[in-house]
Amino acid sequence: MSETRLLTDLNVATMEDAAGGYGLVPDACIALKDGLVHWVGPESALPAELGDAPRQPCEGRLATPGLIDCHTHIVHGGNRAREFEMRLEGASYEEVARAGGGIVSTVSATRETSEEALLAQALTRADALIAEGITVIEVKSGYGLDRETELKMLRVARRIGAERPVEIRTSFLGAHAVPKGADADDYIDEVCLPALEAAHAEGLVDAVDGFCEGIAFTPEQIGRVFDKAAALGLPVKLHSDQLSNLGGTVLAAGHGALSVDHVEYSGPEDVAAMAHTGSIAVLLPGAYYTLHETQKPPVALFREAGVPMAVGTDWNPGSSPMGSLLLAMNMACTLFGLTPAEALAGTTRNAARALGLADRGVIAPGKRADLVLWDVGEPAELSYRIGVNPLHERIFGGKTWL
Ligand code: DI6
Ligand code: FE
Repeated sequence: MSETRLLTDLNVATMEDAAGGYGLVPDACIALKDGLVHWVGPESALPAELGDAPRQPCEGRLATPGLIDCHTHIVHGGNRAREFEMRLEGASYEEVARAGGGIVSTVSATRETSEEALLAQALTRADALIAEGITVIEVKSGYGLDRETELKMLRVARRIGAERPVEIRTSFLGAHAVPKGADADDYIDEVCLPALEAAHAEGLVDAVDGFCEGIAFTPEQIGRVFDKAAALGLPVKLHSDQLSNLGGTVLAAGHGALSVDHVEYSGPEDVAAMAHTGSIAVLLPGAYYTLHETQKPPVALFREAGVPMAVGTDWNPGSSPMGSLLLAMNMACTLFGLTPAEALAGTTRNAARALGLADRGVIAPGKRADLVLWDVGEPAELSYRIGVNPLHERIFGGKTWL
């Protein structure tokens, strides 16, 4: 049993608010014990038995749950700066992909990079996120497209969690792109599904993801991957409605998806299907910005239907080379019209749900003691500034790690 640690003189955004607000508690204390939140509330209501606990005065700082980046591709080889240049010269993302660039070029680089080198590169990216108060990072495979490299990516992802004080959740994304020269159906049956089984057998998979798009896979092909996930007892999520609407969102919701990600082209039927299943809409403004998209996700429909929204970086070398979740929150507000409270819920409470994590994302008794103390007075400041990191202290599992 560890001793109780008492943080005092805080403004706490518990993010526990059925009405969608911050769940603000001014002049608050948080007691941490055994890696969990033991008590939170106004100092005036502090239980007598906590009165003697060692105190850490926090000088009026804001405390929030640890931030959660619920959608990243931070394990990958190489970069795509040349493609960035091509797009600036007028080529579209789809044209670049069809010309052999795009995802497939990162696949070559990732295959060629050793596990150790991939880990070293991924750690620098994880460190950038950790420095912004992130305590959980979702990491996808999907730049291997062969069994060996998909498993290598997932092993690297797991090793990030062993090397750093951060929780890693992995998603198998074998259905990310069709390898050069391959037939999509054959690829799914002969490579993707066996790789998923092998990765699962090694304990490398927390969820199964896919990319349903004209330049990737059809709903029917994704459906086969989801059936395999169900047979293995794994939850699913999907990149859907990013560039067009092929019906992937309805399919994903029908499979009980934890989340549907991108969702720019989602319409009323998709939103209704997500509401019915309880799938989270993961908004990825970094990709929208990078690709100069104009179709915005249907935020008003999500609100009306009660579909919770999360916000991620989608950190990847092509469509979202963005290493800042605070910037993603700012963009979700500025580009998509989220309120700062929705943006913060999107990187805490709802991001936890998008990963199926019931033990975090809010500050409440019994939840994991993953917290951030910020040098700001009010929570809207976290979304408001651009390129400013006001982190003061990051607490992971009850211990200060930054
Ligand atoms: N959608 C995305 O935004 C990323 N993957 C996906 O399915 C892009 C990945 C890349 O361009 O490398
Ligand atoms: Fe993605």
